[in-house]
Amino acid sequence: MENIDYEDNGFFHSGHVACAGCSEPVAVRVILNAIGEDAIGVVSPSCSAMICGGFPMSTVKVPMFHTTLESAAASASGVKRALIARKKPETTVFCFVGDGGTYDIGLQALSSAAERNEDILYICFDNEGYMNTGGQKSSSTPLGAATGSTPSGKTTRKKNVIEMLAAHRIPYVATASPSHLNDLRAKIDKAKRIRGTKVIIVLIPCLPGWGVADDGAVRTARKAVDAGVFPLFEIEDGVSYRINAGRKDASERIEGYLEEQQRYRHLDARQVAELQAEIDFQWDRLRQRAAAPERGGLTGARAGEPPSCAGPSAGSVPAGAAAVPGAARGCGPRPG
Ligand SMILES: Cc1ncc(C[n+]2csc(CCOP(=O)(O)OP(=O)(O)O)c2C)c(N)n1
Ligand code: SF4
Ligand SMILES: [Mg+2]
Repeated sequence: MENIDYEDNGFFHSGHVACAGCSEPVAVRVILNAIGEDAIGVVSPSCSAMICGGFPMSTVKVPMFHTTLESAAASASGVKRALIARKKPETTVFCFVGDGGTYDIGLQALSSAAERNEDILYICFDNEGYMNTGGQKSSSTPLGAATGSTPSGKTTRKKNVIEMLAAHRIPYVATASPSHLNDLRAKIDKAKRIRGTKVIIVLIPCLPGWGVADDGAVRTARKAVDAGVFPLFEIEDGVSYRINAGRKDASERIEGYLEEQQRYRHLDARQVAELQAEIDFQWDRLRQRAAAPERGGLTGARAGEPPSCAGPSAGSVPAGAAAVPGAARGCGPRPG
């Protein structure tokens, strides 16, 4: 693991109940440290909810609102708008949600919040399955991976939620990994400075769910990045791509990544080659997009400042929020 040169602010206490060796708690610690004290979190049923602590226990120093699996983004939207109404627009509202709560069950709420460009920081801990409930397949589970509900391997690809979010043209979408903590922290710092909907998807290798050794979580996450399976990148305004870390050269193969996990052990050579071809395709596509950034459709569109809109859009501005610059333009609530 890389050294991280920061002073811990103590927003994450001891006593969490994650599996020993899970990398999610260290990601949570870095994220909370970067978000700071003036924050309210919304957490859906997931490993994150257990890590943050079930009421009345808490490992997190900031207030956490435990919501339903479907509604993290909607709940966060409400919390943010309430803060705006109470003249506290600068408070960061963030979500901790699993991939089941993001790619499947909460996707409607997330899409709606993104369409309204709500000023929330949405963090998805993507362990590629419903792990808190024993390891069932989600639509984030990759092709070929065995889960409790796909014992012979999943027959369809991982849903590309990142591209779906980019298609909403929200100001910031990024991927992150517990193997690259400085990158994770930098992305939280950056997202905090941006008004509007920010989504960061953090890969979390699940020890029991993926069949990873107790000391293998961070190593597996790093191999996912290095093999191009889970490259680290950012998309600003849905069009501007930047790769932060990924496959170092074209000879980098996925076998080393697959070997860390039991969920792929049933694959034969032909299936591994198919996975490699899919990774090659996705990696080349990403590099092309990063090399030739598209231009935003509206003049002046840039990260952190959603384009000014033609006029107010009825229904998108909550009562009392008109005093907030930007809200009256129908671009979603923004602090003054
Ligand atoms: C609508 C609904 N269906 C099912 C559940 C039961 N449930 C609680 S946590 C969970 C798993 C969530 O998976 P994910 O969001 O990926 O988080 P993880 O546990 O993997 O961290 C499920 C299915 C629920 N709470 N609500
Ligand atoms: S079930 Fe998986 S993701 Fe959840 S705490 Fe355990 S190792 Fe971490
Ligand atoms: Mg999950």
